[in-house]
Amino acid sequence: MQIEKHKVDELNHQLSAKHTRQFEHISTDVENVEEVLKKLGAFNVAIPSWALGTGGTRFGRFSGGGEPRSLEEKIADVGVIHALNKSSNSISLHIPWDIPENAAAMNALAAQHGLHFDAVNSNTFQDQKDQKLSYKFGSLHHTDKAVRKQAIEHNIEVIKYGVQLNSKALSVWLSDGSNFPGQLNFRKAFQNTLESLQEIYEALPDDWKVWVEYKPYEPNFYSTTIGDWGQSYLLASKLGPKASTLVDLGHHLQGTNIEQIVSILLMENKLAGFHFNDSKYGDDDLTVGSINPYQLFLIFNELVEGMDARGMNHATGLGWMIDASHNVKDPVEDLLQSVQAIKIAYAQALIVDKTALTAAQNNNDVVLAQEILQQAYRTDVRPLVAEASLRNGGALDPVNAYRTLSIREHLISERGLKTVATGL
Ligand code: LRH
Ligand code: MN
Ligand code: MN
Repeated sequence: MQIEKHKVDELNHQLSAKHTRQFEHISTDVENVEEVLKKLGAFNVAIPSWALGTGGTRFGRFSGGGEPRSLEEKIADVGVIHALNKSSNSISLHIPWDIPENAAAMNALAAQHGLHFDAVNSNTFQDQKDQKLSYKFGSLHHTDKAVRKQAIEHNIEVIKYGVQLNSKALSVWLSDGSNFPGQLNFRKAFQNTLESLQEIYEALPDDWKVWVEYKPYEPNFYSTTIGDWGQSYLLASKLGPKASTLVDLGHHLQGTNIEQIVSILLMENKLAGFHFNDSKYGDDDLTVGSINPYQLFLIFNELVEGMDARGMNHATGLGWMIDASHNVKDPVEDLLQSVQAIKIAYAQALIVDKTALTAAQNNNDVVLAQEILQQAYRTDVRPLVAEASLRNGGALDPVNAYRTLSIREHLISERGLKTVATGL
């Protein structure tokens, strides 16, 4: 399924009078509007291949109609998202949930949709069919060297797939941990993890990175071997310059100041990038910006400030990716909403009066500092996001366009009503 550009243009035309009014209104207030638009236009967020089907919980899964049944169909779905928002030009694979058997064909298909492949993710948190040794008690941290070796080899195989897809990073998340006190020697588990990661690191091509993701709990409920940013940072530091820490927004205990973590990792050049999602309780994987959009804005405020301080390119300097799971929404709609939420937070961060904020901070003017941040946060920047999309040939209102063009209905007629996406 390919979206014809003229159909998007027609829809934009219908919304154009209202949009022009709103855009002109905000343009008079935002000083550097063209620069903001340029940055928004260059910004892209990768779509995970595992988020294109309906997720579920251990209590059940309610599949939606027209779900992608193959990697080809997942690429097509990301193509739909990108055609509408012009901000999702890459797809991230989780191997072996998606195995790119014919990489050349996948590259060609992705390119047809204006897409490329982002980081590849390894999976040693599940046992696969015909797998020799079990990951029941962990993978890279395992007490048994043979299990560690199997997990290392899997990661190296994932790198090989990634090389064929022109990916540039391996993303590693381990569920390794323990469920009960006494089960694990923490020090040995950490050292085993480090040694295993060192072997994987050795297999990285020169222009590759390895991103080490952390998570405090689940599926283990007493300890996780890479449980927080400190443990991830320690591993990344010991590994070397190609290794850095990946921040998944859902992987923090309640109340954690994520924006501060981001700021410090960025300062140390150890921030790999993000898995964006939102949550109320834990690793809920809800739509980005649906629960706590202010936190997302504060994170972007630190990112813009920190990346500018280091002279980094916002669009390419870090890995931007969604990691979500939708139990009741159409996954494509949910992903469109997530990308919009990210761009809104980014736009708000771009319009923060940085000079005034620095002065307020230096003067310890706490009230003024808050006023400055909230002035940006409370500005309705949606016309800026819409204008950036329009200029790139995307839709002014992607979710509305998706619905008006009856994309899901088309996908159902193509693929059937009872479809189950591969993956999670
Ligand atoms: C773990 C996680 C990790 C996995 C993905 C499926 O909770 O965030 O990134 O690879 O979910
Ligand atoms: Mn994640
Ligand atoms: Mn997660």
